[in-house]
Amino acid sequence: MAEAIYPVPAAWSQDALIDGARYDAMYRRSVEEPEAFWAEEGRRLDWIRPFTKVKNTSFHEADFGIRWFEDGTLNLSANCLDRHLATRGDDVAILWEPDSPDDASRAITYRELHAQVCRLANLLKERGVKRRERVTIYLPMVPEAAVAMLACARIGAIHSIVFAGFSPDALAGRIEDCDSRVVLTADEGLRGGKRVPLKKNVDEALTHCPGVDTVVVLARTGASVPMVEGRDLAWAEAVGRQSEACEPEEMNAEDPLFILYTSGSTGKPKGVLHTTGGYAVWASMTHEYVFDYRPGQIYWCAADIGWVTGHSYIVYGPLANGATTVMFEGVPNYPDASRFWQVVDKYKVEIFYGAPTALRALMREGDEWVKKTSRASLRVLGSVGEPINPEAWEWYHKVVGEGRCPIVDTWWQTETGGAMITPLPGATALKPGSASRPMFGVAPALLDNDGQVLEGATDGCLVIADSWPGQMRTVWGDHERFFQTYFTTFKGYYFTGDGCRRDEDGYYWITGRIDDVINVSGHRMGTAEIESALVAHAKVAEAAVVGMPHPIKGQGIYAYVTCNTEVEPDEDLRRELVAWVRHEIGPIATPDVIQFTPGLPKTRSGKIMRRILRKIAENDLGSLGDTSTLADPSVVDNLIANRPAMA
Ligand code: 6R9
Repeated sequence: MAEAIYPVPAAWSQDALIDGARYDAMYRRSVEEPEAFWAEEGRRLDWIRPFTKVKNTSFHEADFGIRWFEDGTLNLSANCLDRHLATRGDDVAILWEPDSPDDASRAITYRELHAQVCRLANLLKERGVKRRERVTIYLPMVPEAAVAMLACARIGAIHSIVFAGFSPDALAGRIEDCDSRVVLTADEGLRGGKRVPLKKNVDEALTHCPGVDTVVVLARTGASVPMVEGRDLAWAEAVGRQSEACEPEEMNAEDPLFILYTSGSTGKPKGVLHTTGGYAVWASMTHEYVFDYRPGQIYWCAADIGWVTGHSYIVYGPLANGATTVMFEGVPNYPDASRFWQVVDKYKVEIFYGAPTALRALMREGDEWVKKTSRASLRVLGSVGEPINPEAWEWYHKVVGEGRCPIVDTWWQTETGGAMITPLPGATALKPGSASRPMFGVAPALLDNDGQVLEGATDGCLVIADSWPGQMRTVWGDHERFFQTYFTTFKGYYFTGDGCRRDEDGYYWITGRIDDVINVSGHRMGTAEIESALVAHAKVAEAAVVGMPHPIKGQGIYAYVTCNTEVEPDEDLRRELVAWVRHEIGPIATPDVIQFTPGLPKTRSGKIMRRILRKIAENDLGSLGDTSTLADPSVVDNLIANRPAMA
């Protein structure tokens, strides 16, 4: 089948913020004259002391460092709030849609948001929180999550959001790693009608974190939760008695803004650190250009605040641009599969940004759920988190967008801060499944395994040749790991961990991770993390985890498990291990398949041959490749013979 191409609709090329010619000119300038380009873009923020230096970066070991706008000072909460008060103080900043459509929604104006942020900032100060101190946020999708982020930014504290679906253990690990003394949470979360015991999880986590002396507890459901005297504060009461005035701290552009933990191919999740100035310029600029955002438009990013997409595209990008950002507490299929599109109609959403996994799940439910809604307000659709398969893309375009809305398939990572390879609605002809062209200032390159730069239409390892303002600056507490992880595989380049194809038109097609990271429903999981959870179980001797194709999640989790010799693996143990992993990490790490095996395929030097395990998980048994280096080739026959039926 010939590749489909959707040209920019005529109406779009006329009044887009950026049309094709403008994209070409701006892109060229951004890579040829980065100083001039970024000096201009940098002025989209309000600086307290304007920067005079723009870019000071190197990916090479000798002078390694990434600094943007380094002598400028600013406050990001002031950029997201105070500077809008005079012109749009009474405009809605956050439109909150609760889990159940029967509950009341909330509309919070910029002025109200400003007041709430100041109050919480004052409470944090009262509890002794200083600049650069880490505050852990473990909140559901409620406006207070955004308030918490902005309150930290206001006083120069560093926030670390832990996704509310993570287990007490995962939470404890993250609190300890960044040494946080303060946790902001809620009694319970509510998703798809189910309650999530957040405060209970915090209490369990804190048995491992004696350093935490303050827990602020928001009443979301009103459940009665035990409160520890002196440590736990009721949010409404503690915040309510604070003043609505709080001067924003003057921060340096390179002062840290937040830490967000993400999975890599080895070891514990790493704390990705973003700083203030460059990140804010990147989030604001990409939000405006990628979505062709105009003042007054209603914009909805349906991600969770616990992931980077929520940071950049629910909170910082849209609020820096003075947008109305919709925040949705629920899930796509509750109470039914119309929910997303009903919310679109309720608020007249013009820009909708979602994940392929949700689209695939909704597509399976049939078109009627979409068609019974109007969706006439929609102008632009976005996709993020994983490659979108052309079938889901076509459905999104034809059924959801009725052929009228450009789809921006945005490739980026926690590490990149914002969109890196993406179409622009008024500039880029679309190819379903391709993230298409680089964002301004992004210099992608494809390398072979030896680090040779590949030209033209080709497949390769995706790297970025030069720094961009939204780039992460370090791994919290481990600068060496930052350098090792991203800049040593290919010297002088940032290595993304993704494989990629470039076609004859210079379009980029991300093919997925080429390291030991799997992407489950758009969430990154390190296989090593799931393996270490499995081997922590008393009956498990060894485990190897790989990804497998999954029709809804994109990738599913396939675990090969070897039990201790005296153990007879059975259905009960399988169920026990699934529950164990859910408890150790969280429901997102639930294994889809567990295959018990007496042994794993290893080389004579003892290295597990994951390539073979991947092929078996994919049921691609005809191309196992070279198995001659295996210590015991019969292990593979055994694995194939005992492949579980449901896999
Ligand atoms: C923003 C985010 C990053 C990984 C990334 C890649 C995959 C994200 C994608 C995509 C193809 C897209 N990914 N967007 N692959 N097309 N549009 O998802 O960050 O959670 O750090 O995941 O997700 O593999 O390397 P993060």
